[in-house]
Parts: sequence; structure tokens; C-alpha cells
Amino acid sequence: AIAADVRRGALIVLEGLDRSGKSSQCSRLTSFLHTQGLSVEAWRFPDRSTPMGKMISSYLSSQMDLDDASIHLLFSANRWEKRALMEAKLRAGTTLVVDRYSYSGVAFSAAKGLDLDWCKAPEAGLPAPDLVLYLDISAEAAAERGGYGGERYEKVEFQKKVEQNFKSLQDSTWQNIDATQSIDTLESIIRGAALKVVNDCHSGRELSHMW
Ligand code: FDM
Ligand code: MG
Repeated sequence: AIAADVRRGALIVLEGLDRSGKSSQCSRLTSFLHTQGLSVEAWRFPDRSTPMGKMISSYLSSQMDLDDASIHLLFSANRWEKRALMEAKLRAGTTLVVDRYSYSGVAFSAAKGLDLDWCKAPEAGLPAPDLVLYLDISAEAAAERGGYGGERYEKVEFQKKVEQNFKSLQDSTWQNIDATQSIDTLESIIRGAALKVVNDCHSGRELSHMW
């Protein structure tokens, strides 16, 4: 009954197309949970700070080309290199609010024509999110939001395929949220969903693994 007394944190993932509003909602949610007295950290993938993350970043800015399968595995390895720390934080009671995860990994790579199940395989065994908040917006509507930043995947035709792939990955931990609602409305929906899952984790919901 000693270790079990630590109330674990929740793994909360935000997913969606580029320009869906994930990054602002991640920081709003992290601040909110912090004001509730919770231990919480904002994470994101790719984590561009590591050596693998730096390679990914130069691939995304088209400074470097890599084979499609190879870059896929690199994105996955960038999550695996964080696995032990992720699990340690969760088990120590810290909630993680994560901007993109394995779903982006699969949805983007499969949009290039790689087999979906092949893309899922290297993610198996990573900590599974307790909640995936999918910020749902069409590729066309996202592109109208002031344009993309010019990275490799920021093209409307490509994002349409990514959108389809995301939708085929939905499971019971997903909550779809209409991302065309106001920022404040979105924030309040997200707060409610996050508080509920944090509470579930505190009440003994077990940490599980992908898929
Ligand atoms: N992306 C992101 C992938 O292709 N695979 C992955 O595993 C992840 C996590 O990288 F276009 C893509 C999605 C996006 C790009 O993401 C960079 P950010 O959130 O814009 O930094
Ligand atoms: Mg981006």
C-alpha cells in the first residue's frame, strides 16, 4: 500500500491538423491545471531539443532529405527516447499535456502512402494517453487561418490525407472537439474533459500502453 498511495498523473494528448489551435490550447490547459494546484508539465512531439529531434527539425525545414520510412522511425524513436521520463513523471503524480503524439506519427507518415499498420507498429508499447483531445477542423478551414509556416507538411492537399488518417485512428480515449468554436469555448470544454480524466487517474485508473 506504499507505492499505490501516489496518485498518478494523467497523460493528456492534443492532436489535430496544423493550425487547428493545439499549441495555444496546450499552454492554456497547462496553466489552468497549474492554478488548480496540480503538478503538470507541457510536452510536445517532435521534441526538437534532442539530437534526434534536431535531425527531425532539419528534415521538416527541408534542410535535409530522408527516406519516408526512415523519418517515420526517427519520429517514433524521438518518443521512445522520452518514454522512461514520461512514465516516471506520470507515476510520480505529474500530469503531462502533450502537443502531438503517436497519432500524428501515423497520420502524417501514412499520408505519404506508407502502410497504416506498418506505421503503427513502432509505437506499440509507448504509454497510452488517458485522453486524446482531437481539435477537429477541415484542412481547408485550417489553411485559411493565416497560412502555414512553410514547413514540409504544411500544404492543404497533404493535410486532407492526414485528416482522413486521423479519423481512422480514433479509439475510446478520443474526444472530438469542433475546433472552429471560439478559443474560450474550446478552452472550457478542454478544461472539463481534462479535470475528469485527472480525477480518474487519481482514483486508480491504470496506466496502459499503445495500442
Ligand atoms: N509529425 C509530428 C510527424 O510527421 N510525425 C510525428 O510523429 C509527429 C509528432 O511534424 F507537420 C509532423 C506534424 C507536423 C510536424 O510538428 C511538426 P509541429 O507540432 O508543427 O512542431
Ligand atoms: Mg507545425
